[in-house]
Amino acid sequence: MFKRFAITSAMVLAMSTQSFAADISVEGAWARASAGMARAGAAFMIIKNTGDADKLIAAKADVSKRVELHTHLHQDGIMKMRQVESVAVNKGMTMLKPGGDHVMFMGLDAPFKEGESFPLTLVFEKAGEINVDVQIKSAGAMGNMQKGMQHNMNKMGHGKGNMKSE
Ligand SMILES: [Cu+2]
Repeated sequence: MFKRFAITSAMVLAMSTQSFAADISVEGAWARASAGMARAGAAFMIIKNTGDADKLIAAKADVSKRVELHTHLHQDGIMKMRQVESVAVNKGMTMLKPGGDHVMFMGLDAPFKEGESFPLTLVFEKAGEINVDVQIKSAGAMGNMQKGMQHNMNKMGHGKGNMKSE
């Protein structure tokens, strides 16, 4: 009785694992061109999931010593980056964007140059590995990041009880 149940669950598990692979797609992966001698870079993208909740658990690329998953969090009114073990990829769209979750490249072998691209492998807990090309965009693609920094300054202003609009 027990044995039979175990076999059935294993089969169901194998079947669902197969279907997960097609549930996740990644669009618009990009990184900002390095400023000067910066030794770190970050990549952003949109992850679409049409299936069950999954997790981004690792990323691999040949452009730096280490590739980490990071998030930003507000701590004492300051935005800080912190390494995370995984990024939740629930059904729908998950945005990796400046000021939020991102893939971080620590110790770049060479600066990111505008117009170039590099392969990145994303590892999902259920969907497995997905390869994407990361397009390197100009430092002018910093619009969102600047917004993030302004947001940061606004946060610091909260202590005084009002937000100035400029
Ligand atoms: Cu980071």
